[in-house]
Amino acid sequence: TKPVILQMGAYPEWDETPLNADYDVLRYFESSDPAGFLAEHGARIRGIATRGELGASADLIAACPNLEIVSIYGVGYDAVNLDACRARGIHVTNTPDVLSGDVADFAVTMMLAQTRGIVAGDAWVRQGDWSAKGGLPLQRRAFGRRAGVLGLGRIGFEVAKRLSGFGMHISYSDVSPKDYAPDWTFVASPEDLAEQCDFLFVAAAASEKTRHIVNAKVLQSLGPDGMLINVSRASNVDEDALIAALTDGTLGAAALDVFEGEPDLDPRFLSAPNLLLQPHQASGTVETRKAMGELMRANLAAHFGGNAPLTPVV
Ligand code: 8YV
Repeated sequence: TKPVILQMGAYPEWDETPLNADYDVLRYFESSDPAGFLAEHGARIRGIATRGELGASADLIAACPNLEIVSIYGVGYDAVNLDACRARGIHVTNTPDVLSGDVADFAVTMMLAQTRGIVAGDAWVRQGDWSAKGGLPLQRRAFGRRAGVLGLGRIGFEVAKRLSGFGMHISYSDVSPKDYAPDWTFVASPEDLAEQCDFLFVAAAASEKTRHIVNAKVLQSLGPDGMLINVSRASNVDEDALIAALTDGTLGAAALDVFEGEPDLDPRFLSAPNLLLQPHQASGTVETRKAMGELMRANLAAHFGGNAPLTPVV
């Protein structure tokens, strides 16, 4: 008999097929009565296959008394209750490294698109403004300006590497200076980092400690000429403060791939000025999602094959 797995969200067909071949998969996300579903099946569940943004709550973990492993399709593990897993010796795995390049590409793409008016330029041409009014109003350059990276982990490192190709001056903030960043300036406080840069990239792993690390003061320090780019988690940014700062011009611009309560974002974002919105797609390429799916399944296979998981978080 195959191990029983609880599946928290949909995967592409290239993951669904092998997952269903190897496991008895319970599709939690299709249940109309999740509580009843767990009451009926919880005791059979030995693994959870989830996604970065969906995670596994303490209640869900409690409802699965024989759970052995939570395998995340994603690098972020903030949505999995790690304490509950630690307390019961449940493995938690994620998919680091395989997505860093795409997420960094996407962060830089959002920055370039926003500072050079790519989306506005497209609309300008389509709406006939080019012939009616002339060129798009002048935009701001990227190369040679100052970038700040908040969180110089795997993704932050890849972002900074790309930005150095644009001749940018790079500073970063993290819990401590990194020996793999000799040419980049360490700045301890996020507020000082924001003060010293034009483009602030948020790439920090989200936790209770980093909640609203980008607050009203950080946004004020970034200033009316500054831009915030977030490819991490929405909880790292105080969204109320961000909407206020964009609206009153305290902050120049922002580009966001992540939102509290996504996909149902705060409707005020839709009318906030100088804001680029993206549907949490920084890791969304065929190549990366295939690699994420393979690693997510490889962690399950290692565990159920009697081996240690490949990329453990807990
Ligand atoms: C999502 C992410 O996991 O890696 C993460 O933490 O947020 C993303 O890559 C992706 O949307 C798949 O669920």
